Amino acid sequence: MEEKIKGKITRVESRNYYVLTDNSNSIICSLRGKFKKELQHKKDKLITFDLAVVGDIVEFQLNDDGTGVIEQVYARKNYISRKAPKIKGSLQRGERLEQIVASNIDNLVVVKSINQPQFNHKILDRLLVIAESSHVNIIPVINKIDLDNDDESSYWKELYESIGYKIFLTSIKKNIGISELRNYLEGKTSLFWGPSGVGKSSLLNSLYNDLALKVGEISDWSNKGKHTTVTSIMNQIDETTFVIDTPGMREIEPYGIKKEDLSHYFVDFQEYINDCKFNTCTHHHEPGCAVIDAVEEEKISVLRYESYLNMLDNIEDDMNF
Ligand SMILES: Nc1nc2c(ncn2[C@@H]2O[C@H](COP(=O)(O)OP(=O)(O)OP(=O)(O)O)[C@@H](O)[C@H]2O)c(=O)[nH]1
Ligand SMILES: [Mg+2]
Ligand SMILES: [Zn+2]
Repeated sequence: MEEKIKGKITRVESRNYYVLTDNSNSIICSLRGKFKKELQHKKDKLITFDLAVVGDIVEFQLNDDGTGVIEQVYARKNYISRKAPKIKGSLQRGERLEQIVASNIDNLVVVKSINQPQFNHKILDRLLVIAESSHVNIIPVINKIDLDNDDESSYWKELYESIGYKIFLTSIKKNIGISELRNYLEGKTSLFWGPSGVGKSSLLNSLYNDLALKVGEISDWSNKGKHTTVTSIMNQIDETTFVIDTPGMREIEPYGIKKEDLSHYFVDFQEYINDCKFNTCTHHHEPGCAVIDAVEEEKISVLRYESYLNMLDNIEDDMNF
C-alpha cells in the first residue's frame, strides 16, 4: 500500500485540485473515479456537483510524476454555499443546485462598497443570512469609503451596529481600517465574499503586500459582465493564517433555507419571533405577528424588514424546497 498524504485544497481548476500539504508543498491532484460514480448513483437526488472544494481536508496518493489522486474528502466543519446559477440543460428537473464556495472557514468577510458599485443593503442582508445560516464568524466590510461624499457609511454602520454587527469601514485609497481588519484575520481562515468590483482582491493586496492579486481597472465596476477574479484561491499568509479570494457573484441567493426558517437568520427579529400568535408565522400577513408590530413601533428597521420580505418572496417562487 502506498502512503496517503493529508492536505488542504487551495484551488480548483476544472479537474485539477491544488492540495497544500503540511510540508507546504502544493500538489496538483485529480479526484479518484469512485467519486464521480457516486454522483451518477445519486442522480435523482443530486444537490451539488461540488465534491471537493477550496478548504476541504483530503487524503491523496502521490503518483510517480509528482501529481496526486484524492482518495478521501474529510467531513466539513462548515461551508458557504449559494444557489448555483442557472445553466442551460444542466438538469432535466429544472432545479437549482447548491454551489459550494468554500469549506472549513472561521471568518466570512462580506464585502460591499459604499459607491462604485453603489451600496445596496438588500445584498448585504442576503450575505448576512447566508453567513448566519453557515455558523461562521461574520465580518461585514463597507469598502471605498473615500468615495462616500454624503457620509452614508455612518448611517449604515449605525444601523447594523444597532443590530449587533461590528461594521468595518475601509478604504484602500486612503488606508483606512486596514490594520484593524488585519488583526481580526490573524490565525484564522477567512473567506472574502461579495459582488464584483467592490474591492475584495484590492483589500487583500492592501492587507498582505506580498499577495499581488489581480485587481480590476478603475472603470470595471460599472461593467457588469466583468469579473476580475475568476476562481477562488486560498492563500497562506503565515503558518496559521489563510485568506480566500473569490470571484464576485452577480446573484447571491441562499440555498436550502425554508420559508419558515428565514426569520431565524435575521438576528434583530429574534427577540420577537416567539411572541407571534401562530408558531408557523412567516411574519408576512399573519394576524398577531410580533415582528410586524416591532416594525411598526420602529424597533425593527423597516429596511431590514423589506429585505426579509424580498427574500421570502424569492423562496416562495421557488418550488425546490
Ligand atoms: N476609490 C477606491 N477604489 C477602490 C477601493 N478598493 C478597490 N478599489 C477599486 O475598485 C476596483 C475593483 O477592485 P477589485 O479588487 O478588482 O474588486 P473585486 O471585488 O476583487 O472584483 P472581482 O474580482 O471582479 O470580484 C479597482 O479599480 C480598485 O482599484 C477603495 O477603497 N477606494
Ligand atoms: Mg477580485
Ligand atoms: Zn410573525
